[in-house]
Amino acid sequence: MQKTAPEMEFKALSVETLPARLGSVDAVASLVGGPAENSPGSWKVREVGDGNLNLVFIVEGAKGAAVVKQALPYVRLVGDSWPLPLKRSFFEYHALIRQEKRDPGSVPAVHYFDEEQALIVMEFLSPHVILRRALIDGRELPNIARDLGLFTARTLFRGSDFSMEHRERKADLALFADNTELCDITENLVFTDPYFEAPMNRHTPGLDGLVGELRADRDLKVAAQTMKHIFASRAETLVHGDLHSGSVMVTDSETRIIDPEFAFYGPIAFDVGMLLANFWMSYFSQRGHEADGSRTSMRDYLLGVVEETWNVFRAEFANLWRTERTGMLHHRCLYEDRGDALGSEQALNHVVHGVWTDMLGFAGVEIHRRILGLAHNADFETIEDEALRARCETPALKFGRHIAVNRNHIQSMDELARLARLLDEGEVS
Ligand code: SR1
Ligand code: MG
Repeated sequence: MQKTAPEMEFKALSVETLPARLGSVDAVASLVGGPAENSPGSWKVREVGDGNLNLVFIVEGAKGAAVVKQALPYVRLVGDSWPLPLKRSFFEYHALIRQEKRDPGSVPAVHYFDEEQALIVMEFLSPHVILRRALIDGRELPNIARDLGLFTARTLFRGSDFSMEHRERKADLALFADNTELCDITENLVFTDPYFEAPMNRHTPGLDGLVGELRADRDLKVAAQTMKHIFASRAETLVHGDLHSGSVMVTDSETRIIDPEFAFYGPIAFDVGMLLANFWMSYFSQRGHEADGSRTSMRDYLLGVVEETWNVFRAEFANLWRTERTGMLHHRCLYEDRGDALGSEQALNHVVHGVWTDMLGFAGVEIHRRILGLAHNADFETIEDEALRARCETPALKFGRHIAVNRNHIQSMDELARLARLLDEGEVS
């Protein structure tokens, strides 16, 4: 994308400085309203970033609105004691471009990118809200399972060696291989820190006993490290890298995926596992948000979303396998072209079965790190009563342990829904 701003040393934007800094950028002025209709000084600017890392502004003018996202040279959640390179903005920009190509309409349109200033100007999504917030509020959104199942299947298949030209994929893999600091965050915060007394960890007070048990659980620690090994070494496809319900914006009819700054070439199952983990956590958190059993239907809805997301992912992945398998892996010359369509179906079964198993492992550790690690989620954190929060987090932790450790022996979503219900209702412990 063309860079129009004069090069200058990185400077964090503020509500006050943003109009002067971006007012002369044509791509922004033509979207929001340029100096003729609307001097930059009359833009309405709000900082709305509530994530762990970046600044996010909404800019409104006479013609329209835009979102300006800027990386900071440190982790916002922790402060400047934890430096983090600005180049994550470069990876986010490149991931957004690829995701739009692979699943058109699934991500916000990008209007402008300034690499030195680590800022991306993108489409303002309205009246969209963050999916996590909607689920906390008990909203049953009708399309998320379909849209997210399609998004994961399309982006993960089309970014892999099942689909891409091999030289192009290797060049892309090399490009994203430099996103090391963000991978390092995931490697530590997701796969290791939750399983020992890491300095930045925290958990709800009533969980001390269970947390001690989990940290002494050899099978669980080995499972988590096995998943870390797969995460770090299986460069299968361009993953979003942080696909939780806070990275999705929704209306009743539309779903958009945001924030792919953690993108890198990793395992297909990582995005799927992270996403489903966040639906399961939403399920276990519902008791903390309900009055008089009012979330019964929401609980059924969430287990339905998990099952449908997986089914849509699997069906679309199979569809792409049969119609777009143009990459070097499982090439048609070995199967269809020799009249062995069944061979291609066999290979598909092997691949999807592997994704299923690894998805369960990734989901289990994602649940643990959101309850035991540094970066918690609002599903549980907004439950103010600590005893009630611990009662919601306890079955979630046990569910996470069960699926991570037993991932090779779990057959179906039915089985998982039954297990989630039994744990949530206190029928098993
Ligand atoms: C220090 S960053 C903590 C978490 O925030 C991001 O959204 C990722 O999930 C990361 O693990
Ligand atoms: Mg994020």
